[in-house]
Amino acid sequence: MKIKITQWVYTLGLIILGFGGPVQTALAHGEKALEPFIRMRTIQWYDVAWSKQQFKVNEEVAVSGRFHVAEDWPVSVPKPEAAFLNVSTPGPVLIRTERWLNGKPWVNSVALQPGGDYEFKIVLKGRLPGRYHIHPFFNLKDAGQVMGPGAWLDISGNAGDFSNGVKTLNGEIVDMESVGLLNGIGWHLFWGALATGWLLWWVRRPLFISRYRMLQAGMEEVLITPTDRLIAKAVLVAVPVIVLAVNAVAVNRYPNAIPLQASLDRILPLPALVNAGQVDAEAIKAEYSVAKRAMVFTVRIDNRSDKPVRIGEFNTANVGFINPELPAVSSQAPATAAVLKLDDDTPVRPGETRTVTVTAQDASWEAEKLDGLINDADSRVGGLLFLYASEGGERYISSVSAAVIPKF
Ligand SMILES: [Cu+2]
Repeated sequence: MKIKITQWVYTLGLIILGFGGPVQTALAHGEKALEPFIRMRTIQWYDVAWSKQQFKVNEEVAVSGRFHVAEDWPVSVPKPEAAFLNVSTPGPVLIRTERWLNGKPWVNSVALQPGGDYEFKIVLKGRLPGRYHIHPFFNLKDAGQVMGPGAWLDISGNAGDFSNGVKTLNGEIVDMESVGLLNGIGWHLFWGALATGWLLWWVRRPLFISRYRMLQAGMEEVLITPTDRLIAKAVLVAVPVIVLAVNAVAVNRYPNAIPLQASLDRILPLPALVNAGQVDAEAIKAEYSVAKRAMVFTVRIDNRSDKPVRIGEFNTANVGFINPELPAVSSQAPATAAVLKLDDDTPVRPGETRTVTVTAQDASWEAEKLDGLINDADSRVGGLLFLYASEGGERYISSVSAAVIPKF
């Protein structure tokens, strides 16, 4: 219910913006609309990268990356039994030509497994020139849209040069920009005309009150004329006949057609990495200081690998808090990068279990509207903690979460 209300408020905000709000506010387009606990504890994106950010109309571009499905999935959010990965664009500025999940072609929605990691790739083609802020995002059934990190794309060239030819099963090449367009418009006009005609046939006569009076006076027979009955019968017969006849023509003309698909794709999470489970990080508690805009985690690190490890990054809702001592190993170039402070940054030795205080202090808690968490009915923070081996460059990722205690 709460989600619904937020969506309404957001829509209302959009409408108000549309009627002369300042232009720069329109740059935010829904990234912060969802409750913080949903953005932090459902789809946790990392390693998201674009193959290029400047390209021409007709040129292909790919966005790829990984995401972790949080183990601590919020109890009030429906489980990800049907999820669809898409790209948010301001209108049809790109077309999607391919989509992959864990190396498999991916057409329909998929059920995601909490605790699993997945690797995605979407191939797009430039359609309308311009400069756009584009995000990969997940449509979670009954939950909402969880945005991935955004990037600015510059599409140059001429809109008129765009071509989108597709080879049909019969080997014929059709232009997707115009195929079936006249047919679609024609059918809309036909049904519109039929419905309007039927409506006008009745509306042209005296309406409710006069008819009600006649009904009261027992004159209902006069209300419907023999011509009315005749026309009604003609429509009743003609409509199904037309539909069936035209359907027969279509089936005859296109005998080999694939129906629109409504099944779920079954794609399992990536197999656990070889070194998974060697380094564990667990958040024991979290405190949020409202005045300092700082989330302070108490994290227990258990190093069962044979190399010393250090905490490199905490990433949540596309905000990366980076340990400045290890900046080169960031999981991505997040739109918002902040500093992660540790009370003890000496490497955790093999076999050692250590409890560390990790401070993620930045204005982005407020700017990204993540601090609203403390007013939510689900005040649990979540995110990915990245640990790195001192030599060899192995990376260990832990999805951490903890209840948040606010400090005013
Ligand atoms: Cu954006």
